[in-house]
Amino acid sequence: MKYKRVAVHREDLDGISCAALILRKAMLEGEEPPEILFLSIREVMEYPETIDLAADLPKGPNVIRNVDHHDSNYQRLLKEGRLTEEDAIDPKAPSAAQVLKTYLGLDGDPIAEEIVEMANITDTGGQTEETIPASKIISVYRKNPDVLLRLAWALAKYGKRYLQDEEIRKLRESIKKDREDRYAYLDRKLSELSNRAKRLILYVSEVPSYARFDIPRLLFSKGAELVALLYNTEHGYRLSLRSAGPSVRYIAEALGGGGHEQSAGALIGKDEKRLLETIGFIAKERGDVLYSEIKKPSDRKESELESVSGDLSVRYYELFVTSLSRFF
Ligand SMILES: [Mn+2]
Repeated sequence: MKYKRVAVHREDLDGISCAALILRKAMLEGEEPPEILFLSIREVMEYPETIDLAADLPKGPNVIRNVDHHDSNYQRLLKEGRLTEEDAIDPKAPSAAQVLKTYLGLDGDPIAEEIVEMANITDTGGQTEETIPASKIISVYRKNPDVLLRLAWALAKYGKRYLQDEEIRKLRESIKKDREDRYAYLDRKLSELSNRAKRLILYVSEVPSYARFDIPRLLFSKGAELVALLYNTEHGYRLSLRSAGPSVRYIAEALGGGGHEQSAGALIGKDEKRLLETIGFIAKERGDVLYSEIKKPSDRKESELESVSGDLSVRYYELFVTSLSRFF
């Protein structure tokens, strides 16, 4: 192959699909595949040696040719006069893999088409049964180039049937098992909370987002009636209200938000005082609530449900910290 070193974005299926297309091309031509680097955006900008081709990444200073679909990268290269005939950057393409497929002359190859189809789905915000296992593996192993390369090879050989690769299938199973264990643990901890109160306000910023929004469902199955989640966003605290009984919409509306009768929310903003007022307001409207912060354990030993400071003098709620050390 004419490329000795290729870099792809390591963070998502589009990047790994680009690696797979490179390997596919080498496979079909019966050539040695190039070295493949799995890089972050910052890493490609700082990479000290020559990169023959970078895909789904910006054109770092040592990149010779660039295949991409990010408009920001395209605009910057235009402005800097660094776009050459060897680059292929199409801001309208749904994935970099799609641009790369044509670039490498792989149009019509059925496996290449399947790889691009999956990259297109995930890069436009979707997931299917076929893309989920690969996306999960990438999110867990994005800093492990051996695993990413193995996955790229499985895609290059089998397309959508990449789970035919035994090692990849085993990784997928172990991630599943691990997640099931974590959920079982979370479920037990939530039982302890729901035994104390039927109306709960939980600060869940530290809970991984994949599990965060399963919490209301898990609590409702244990008899909870109201679950309010609070978490941080770039715009400040956000409140997400869920009810298994009476409407919560009016509460969200009173706080400047809105939604449905049993599922509503509001943006609280960055002010801590407003956060306390919000907790107090929910308690006043709905009766006693349990406020708990679900946190990663700090330097303390693993603690069960523990009571902390009474210095928050809002008399409507109790404050607990639920330390979920084995969850994180
Ligand atoms: Mn992409």
